[in-house]
Amino acid sequence: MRQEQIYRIIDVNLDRVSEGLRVIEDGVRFILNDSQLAHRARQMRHSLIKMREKIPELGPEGLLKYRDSRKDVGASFKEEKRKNVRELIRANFKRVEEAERSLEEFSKLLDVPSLEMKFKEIRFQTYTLEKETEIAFAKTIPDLSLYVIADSNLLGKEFEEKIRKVISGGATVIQVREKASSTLSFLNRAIKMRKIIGKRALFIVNDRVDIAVASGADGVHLGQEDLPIAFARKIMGEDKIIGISTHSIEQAQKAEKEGADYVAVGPIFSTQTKPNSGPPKGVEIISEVKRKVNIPVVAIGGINRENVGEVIRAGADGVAVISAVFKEKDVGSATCQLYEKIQEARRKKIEQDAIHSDQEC
Ligand code: TZP
Ligand code: MG
Repeated sequence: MRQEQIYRIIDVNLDRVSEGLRVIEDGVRFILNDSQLAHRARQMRHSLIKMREKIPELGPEGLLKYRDSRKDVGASFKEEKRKNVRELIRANFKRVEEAERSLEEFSKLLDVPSLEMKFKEIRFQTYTLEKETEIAFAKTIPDLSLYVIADSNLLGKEFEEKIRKVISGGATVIQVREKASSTLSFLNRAIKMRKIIGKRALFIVNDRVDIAVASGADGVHLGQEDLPIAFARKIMGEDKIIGISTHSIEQAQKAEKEGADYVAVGPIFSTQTKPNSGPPKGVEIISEVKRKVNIPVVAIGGINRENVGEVIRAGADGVAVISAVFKEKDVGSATCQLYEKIQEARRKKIEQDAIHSDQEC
C-alpha cells in the first residue's frame, strides 16, 4: 500500500469524525440545550483538527493534497432517512466511532509516534459522550407511566380537589376528557386544570386540538376519527405531544409513521367506561406493538391495581386509567396504589429481562 493511500484514508476519516461531531454538537446544543455536552463535542472536534498538523511528513498543506473526492467510489452511496433527532444523533455517533476505529487502525501503518494512541483516546471519549447524550435524550421523553384520564362523567363536584389528589398520588399525565359538554365549559375546565397541574404532571386534552392550544396544554390525544396527526401537528407545533388511540398493530405503525409521540393501545381488558371500544385485546397486543414501533406505548381499557402488573410486564411504557381512579372513594390513594404497583412491576421486569439475557449468552 502506498503512503498516499493511507493518508487519503486518514484524511477522509478525519473529515467524517469532525463532520459527525459537528452534527452531534448542534443536536446537543440546540435541541437538548446542553452546553456542557456541546462543549465536549466541540473540544473533541478541535483536537482532531489539530491532529492534522501533528503529521510531520505532510507539511503545512496537511492532508489536503491527498484528497480526491471525485475518485471516491463512496461519494454516490445513498444516505439513509432518519426518523427523528435522536436516531439521527445515534447514527452520527456510530459513524464517528467507525471512522475513529479506521483512523486508529490505519495510523498503525504510519511512522508517527502516539498517533494511534491519540485516535484511541478520542474513540473512548466518544463512547462516554454517546452514553451521556443518550441519558440526556432519555430525560426528554415524557414519563407516561401513570396516565390518569379525568372524565367529566365520573369527576363529580369536587373536581379540583380530586385533580390535586391525583397529582399527589403520583400521576405523571392527566388528561381532560369531556364527551358531552359545550366547547366553552370544556375550555374553562381545561384552563382550570392547566393551572392546578402546573408542571407537576403533563396535561393532555382529549380530542380537541383547539382547546389544547387555547388552554396551554402539553399535548392532545386524538382518536382514529379525529383530526389527522399531520394537521394537528401543524396547529400544535413540533414541541407539543400528540398521542393517538390505536386498536391494532397496523394503526400503531401508521401513527408512528405520521409523527405521533405515543400510542394508546386498547382496550386491553373489558371496560364499562367506553362500551363501544371493541372486544378486549389482551396484554399480548402490548408486546406485539412494542416490537413493531419505537414510540412509547400506553395501555388502556379495564386496567386496575389487580392487573396493572401484567400490563407493565408485557412491556407497556404506561397505563391509562379512568375507573380505577375515579370510581374509587379515595382517588389519591387509588392513584398512589397504582403508582406503587407500576414501580414494583418495572423492578420485576428488569430482573426477569436480566435473567433472560444471561441465559441467551
Ligand atoms: N379508550 C379505550 S378504552 C377506554 C378509552 C377511553 C376507557 C378506559 O377506561 P377504564 O375505566 O380505565 O377502563
Ligand atoms: Mg377521542
